Formats: sequence, C-alpha cells, structure tokens
Amino acid sequence: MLRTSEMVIIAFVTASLAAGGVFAFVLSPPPSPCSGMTGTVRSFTIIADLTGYNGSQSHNEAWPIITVQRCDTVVFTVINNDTQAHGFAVASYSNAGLELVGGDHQKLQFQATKLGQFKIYCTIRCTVHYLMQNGLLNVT
Ligand SMILES: [Cu+2]
Repeated sequence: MLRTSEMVIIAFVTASLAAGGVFAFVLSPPPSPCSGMTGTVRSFTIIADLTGYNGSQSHNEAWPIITVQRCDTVVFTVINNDTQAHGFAVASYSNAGLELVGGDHQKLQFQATKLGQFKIYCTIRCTVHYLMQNGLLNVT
C-alpha cells in the first residue's frame, strides 16, 4: 500500500506531466500545411510599363489575376520596360517586394502556403502608380 504522502507526490507528478504536455502542445507552432510538399512550379511574367502591369490600364477590375493552388511554388519574372523605377509586391507573401529601375528584370519566388486573395501592387511612387495597385494572387 502507498502512503498518503506518496500518493500526493504521484498525483502531483502526473498533473505536472499533463500540464507540460498541454503547454508543449500550445507553444509548438502548427506544422506548415506544405511541409514536405514540393508543389507545382507556376511561372508568371509581369511586364511593367506605362500601361501598368500587363496592360492593366485597359482592365476595370483587378489585373493581373493569378491563380495557384496552395503549396505551389510561385515564380514571378518582373520585367520593367519603362525608363522609371517600379515596384512589385505581393501582400503578405512579399510586402517589401522587388524594386526595379528602368530596364531591369528580377524574379520573386515563394511557396504559396497561405490560402486566400493577396493584393499585388507597386511600392514605388511612379507616374502610373494607380495602374499598378490592383493585381491579385488567388491561392485556392
Ligand atoms: Cu508605382
């Protein structure tokens, strides 16, 4: 037979282990939904010029609209065909984005781990800035 004092210690140790387990569960970050998944590579070319991004001037609604599946690897090749600088950012995925001087081209690559709609926009005050504020990345 266990004495009362021993039973109290056993109960205390059991409770501590249970609490530790709960804390470990709460504190550990959730696993990435794409961990271990490669996903398909999706490549898109964005031309920045005086008509906006890929001619967004002639689109009343969001443009360009890019749709990928969660966990895909998204590769943007951004070509600045203008003489002035333009930016290229994707909300939440790359808020700093790219900065391209006139004539420059650069790549922006990331894995689309988050579901939702993410705005694509210019981060540099240019003469056609308003044409470069309404792009959209759909991650479905
Ligand atoms: Cu701009």
